[in-house]
Formats: sequence, C-alpha cells, structure tokens
Amino acid sequence: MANQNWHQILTKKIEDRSARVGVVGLGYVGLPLAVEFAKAGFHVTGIDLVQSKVDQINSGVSYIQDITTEEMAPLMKSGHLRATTDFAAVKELDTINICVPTPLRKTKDPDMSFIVDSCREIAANSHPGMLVILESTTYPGTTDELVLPMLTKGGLTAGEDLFLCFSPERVDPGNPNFQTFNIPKVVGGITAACTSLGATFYSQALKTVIPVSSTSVAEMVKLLENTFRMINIGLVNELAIMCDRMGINVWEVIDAAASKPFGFMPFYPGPGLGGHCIPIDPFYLSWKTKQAGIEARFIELAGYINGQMPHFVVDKVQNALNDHSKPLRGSHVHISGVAYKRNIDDVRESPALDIIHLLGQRGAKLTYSDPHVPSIRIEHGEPMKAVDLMTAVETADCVVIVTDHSGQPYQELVEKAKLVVDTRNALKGISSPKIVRL
Ligand code: SAJ
Repeated sequence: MANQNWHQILTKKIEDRSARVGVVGLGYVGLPLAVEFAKAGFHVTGIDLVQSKVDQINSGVSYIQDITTEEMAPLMKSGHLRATTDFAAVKELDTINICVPTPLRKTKDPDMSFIVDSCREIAANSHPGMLVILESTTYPGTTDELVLPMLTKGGLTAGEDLFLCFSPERVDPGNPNFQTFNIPKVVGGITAACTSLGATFYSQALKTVIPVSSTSVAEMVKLLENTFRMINIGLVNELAIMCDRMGINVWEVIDAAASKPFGFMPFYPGPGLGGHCIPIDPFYLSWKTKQAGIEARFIELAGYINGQMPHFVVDKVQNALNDHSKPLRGSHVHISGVAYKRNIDDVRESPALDIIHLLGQRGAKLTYSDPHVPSIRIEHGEPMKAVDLMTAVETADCVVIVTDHSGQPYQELVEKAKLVVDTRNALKGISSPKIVRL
C-alpha cells in the first residue's frame, strides 16, 4: 500500500471495534484480557501453544479461576472469542498482546525464551499496520532492545507501520475487588504515536489507562511495584527475627504501628516468600542493573532474608519440640497449609515446600493438609497427598501453620494439638502454652 497513515487507520479500527485483536499466551493474564476485549465488542483470537487450553476455550470452558464459563460461553457463541495454536492467524490481526511467562532460571537470570519464541512467530506473520504490546514482566529495556529489532527486521518501522508498547500486567488472581477491567493500565510506547495508540486500544475495554513516556518507564513501573513489596516483606521478616531474640511480639508491634493513619503500610512476617511474582520480578531488575555495574543491594539483601525464613521456621520447630523433650528426628510434624498464600491453590515457590524438605532432612515424619491443595511433590521427593487436618492433629507431635487459609478450625486445633508453631498469626486472640508464634 502507498504510504498509509497507519496510525489513523488503526485508531479508527480500534474505535469502531472492527480491529481484530490477538492475545498470545492464554494464562491468568491473557485469557481475562481476551475476554475483556471480546466483551467490549472486538473479535478476539487467542493464541496458545497448549492444544488442550485452545480446545477448552473453543468449547467455551474456562480454566482460569477469575473467568467463569458462563461469562465465556456467549462470547464463543457470538464469535467474539476463539483460540488457536497457529500463529498464521497473526496475518489477519491488527493488534497483539503478548502475555507469556518470564520465569527466572535457578541462576536468577531471566529466561526470555517465551518472549523470543512469540516474537519470532509474530515477526514471521507480521504485516504493515500492527499494534503489538508486550505485557510479560521483564527487565527495563526488553521492548526496545529485544522485541523491537525482531519485529522491525522485516522492514516495519516503529511509529509508522508498527506500533510497539509495553504494558505491565497487574492481575491479582482471586482478588474480589480488582480484576482486569478495573485495574488501572499503564502503557508506554517506543514513540509517542505508539503510546497514544496503545492508550486508545486499552481505553476501549478497560476502565483507567495511564500513558507513560516510554517502554522502559512502563517496564520499570511493574518492577518498582513488586520490588516494593518484596523489600518490605524482607524488612518485617528481619524485624520478626529481632523481636524473637528480644522476646517481643512482632505481630502486636505491627498492628500497633498500623494505627498510624499516614506514612506507614503494614506488611507481615511469614515463613518465606512464595508466588510467581514477588520472589521473581525484583531479580529482573537486579540482573539488569548488574549489567550496568550497579549492585541492587536492597533486592539482594531482602532476597537473602526472605530465603532464610524457612530455615528460621524449622529451627523454631526443632527448639519447640526440644522444649517438650522431643527430638525432631522421629517426631511427627504436620504442616497445616502449603499454598504460597491464603485461600488459593497455587504452590509455586511456596515456602511450605522448603520447610517440608528441610524438616525431612532433619528426620521428621511429615504429613500435610490444605483444603485447596490435594497433593504436592517435594523437590527430589516422593509425591505427598493431603491428609485430614484434625486426624493428623490427634497424633502429631507438632503442628506448623504455614498458610493461614480461612475457615480452618483453629480453636479446635489448639485444643487437640500437643504443640503448635504458628508462622502466620493465624491463632491471633487464642492463648495457650502450646502455641509458639513466629
Ligand atoms: N507475604 C508476606 N507478608 C506480607 C505479604 C505477603 O509474607 O505482608 C508473602 C505471601 O504469603 C506470599 C508472598 O509474600 O508468599 C507474595 O504475596 P503477595 O501478597 O504479594 O501475593 P502475590 O504473589 O499473588 O502478588 C500479587 C502481585 N500482583 C501482581 O504482580 C500483578 C502483587 O503486586 C500484589 O500486590 C499482590 O498480588 C496482592 O496484593 O495480592
């Protein structure tokens, strides 16, 4: 086509909803995003490598807790949402959101393979007049240094016939108050034209859009948000260790500090840092700053402290049993709750897995219960199946509350247990000589 004003053309197609929207990666970020744009009236094509996910979506079944099958069914019926494993679909798409995983390797350096593979496929099927937005959490500079060259090597020009942005995903699975539609959406482009098109795009389906001046700003926003949490959790974990040595109730300290109506935000100590965001994302930043010769010391220190918490808990269990003249070796220790945080079923990076592994290394006989997690596999260990909590409490020498799921019979647990180590203040308000608190 002659020198088209693609910005104008795409803006019009986005505003009249005729733009064909694509989402690469149909997980807890991509599927809700695809559903929001389908609900806004766009025809959306989801692209995922896993055939079973594609089949479930095309049969109107949701596998994501925040999306109901009832919500998806009409979108399938009306043809506003479909899924495929074939990247050739990109040829027909006007916009593409990349929502693929960005895991860290064991060596704490970023695994960019999912982003690279997706960009390779998109580049192979690209055409003039595309808006591409990377949403996967990554180090500042990824969009400019890695994605842009891959998408322009075929001759497209950013800001003219290719519009490239970064927009951090802020999905909080299971959050009853904030879902994709009403979580403010930050977006920054390679050029001002890219940013404005990205902002126009999100404004069609999401409640609030926050344009920023570049992709690096948008990438850094996400890392600040999650590094802020990780470091503050590290701070209160260190405070918990200090209070333990000084015989001060750290939970009472934090609750009283939280009475300050300004300039304070409570975080709580725990058995360690789990999940696929908070323990991971800050290391994207520290990896990148290291390349620039800057040591991200806060991140490294907080990572160390948070990583020590499982060991701190295991020592606490051993000392508590010792105070009851019981060696850890040979004692039955029951773990109550293994998900990485309350009321979810996700065990990724869960400190419970480390605690079970460490207790096993010291000879404890282990069982666990978790209403949301029927079975787990400990690294290099046999799979474990959940047992009934109160049955285990009857025989365990020590019960360790690692995840404080709601609706658990904590009062009865204390009455029947011989000894309880509470790492989450789940027994707040219950006093008993049997309770040892973090
Ligand atoms: N944790 C503590 N003490 C705290 C808070 C959390 O030990 O005071 C632990 C949790 O038990 C868990 C880990 O830290 O093991 C992470 O907990 P999280 O509450 O940060 O939950 P995540 O990992 O699900 O974080 C997500 C993030 N959302 C996105 O990245 C889009 C985070 O930015 C949200 O703030 C968080 O959800 C949330 O608030 O629920």
